[in-house]
Amino acid sequence: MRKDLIKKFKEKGSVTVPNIFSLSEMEFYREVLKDAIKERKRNDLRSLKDKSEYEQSFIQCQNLWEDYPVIRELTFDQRLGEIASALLGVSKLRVWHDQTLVKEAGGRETDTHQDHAYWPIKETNTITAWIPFCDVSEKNGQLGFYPGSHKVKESQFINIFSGKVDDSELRDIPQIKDIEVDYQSLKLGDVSFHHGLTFHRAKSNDSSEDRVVHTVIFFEDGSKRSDDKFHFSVDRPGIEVGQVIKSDVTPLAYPIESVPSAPKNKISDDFLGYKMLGLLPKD
Ligand SMILES: O=C(O)CCC(=O)C(=O)O
Ligand SMILES: [Fe+2]
Repeated sequence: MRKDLIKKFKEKGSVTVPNIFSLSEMEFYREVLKDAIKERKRNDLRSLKDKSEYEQSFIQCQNLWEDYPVIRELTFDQRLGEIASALLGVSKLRVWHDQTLVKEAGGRETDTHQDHAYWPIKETNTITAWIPFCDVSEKNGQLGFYPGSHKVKESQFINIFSGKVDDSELRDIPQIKDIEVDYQSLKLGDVSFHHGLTFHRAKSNDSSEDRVVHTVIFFEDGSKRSDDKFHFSVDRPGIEVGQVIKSDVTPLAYPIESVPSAPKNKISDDFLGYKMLGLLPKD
C-alpha cells in the first residue's frame, strides 16, 4: 500500500486509490449489479419525479452480498479490505453493510452528511469504499469531501432522509464551516475511500446515464454497539448496547481465506415494506 495514500487519508479523511479493478472486472460486475438492482426494484416502478427528495438522490439497495453470491465476491474482495485496513491502520475489519447507490440520470444532489452518525458503533474506525461503474466527473454525481473534517471525533446527525437539508442546519458545524469541498473525478477501476467521520456530499447527475456505484462499509473488528438507535446490522442479530458487534450479519471481511456464507436468519416480515421495495434482501 502506497505510503503517500495513507498519509493523504490521515490528513484529509478521504483518498482515491487508482486502478484497483481491471476494466474487464468492472464490466463483469456492472452487468451483475444492474441485474440485481433491477430484480430488487421490480416492485418499485415509480419514476424519478414521483420519489421522495431523498430517493431522488439515489436508488439504494442494501446487503446485496446476502442474496447475490457474485456481488459477495466483490464486497469481500481482499484488495478492498487490505486497502481499507491499511488506511484505517487496523488489522481486522468486518463488513457493516454494503449498498448500491444509483444516482439516476437527472437525480438530484446528495446532501451534506457524515455517515458515522447513522451507525450505532462506539469506536470510530469506520470506512466506506465507493466503487463507481462509470467514469465520474462534475457532470454525473461526483462525490466531494470536506477535507480534515474527520479529525473531530464527534458524530453529527444530519437528517438527509426527509428532504433537502436546509443550509441553516449546516451553517454552524465547525468541521465544515468555510471549508472548500474537494470533489474527486474517478476513472473506471478507481475506488474512493472515506472515513466514517468525514463530511461529504455529491453533485447532481446532469448526464443522460445512471451513475451506478457499489459501496462497502467496513468497521474495525472488536468495535461495540454504542446506543439503542435502530440498525439492521445490530438489531437483526440481537447485539445489545455495549456488546461487541460480532455476528453473521456483519462477518469478518479482512483478512479472510474465503467469502462468508449468507446470514442464517432472514429479515423479519416486520420489514416487508423494505423487502418489497428492494432496499433489503428478499427471502
Ligand atoms: O453516492 C452518493 O451520492 C453518496 C455516497 C455516500 O454518501 C456514501 O457512500 O457514504
Ligand atoms: Fe455518505
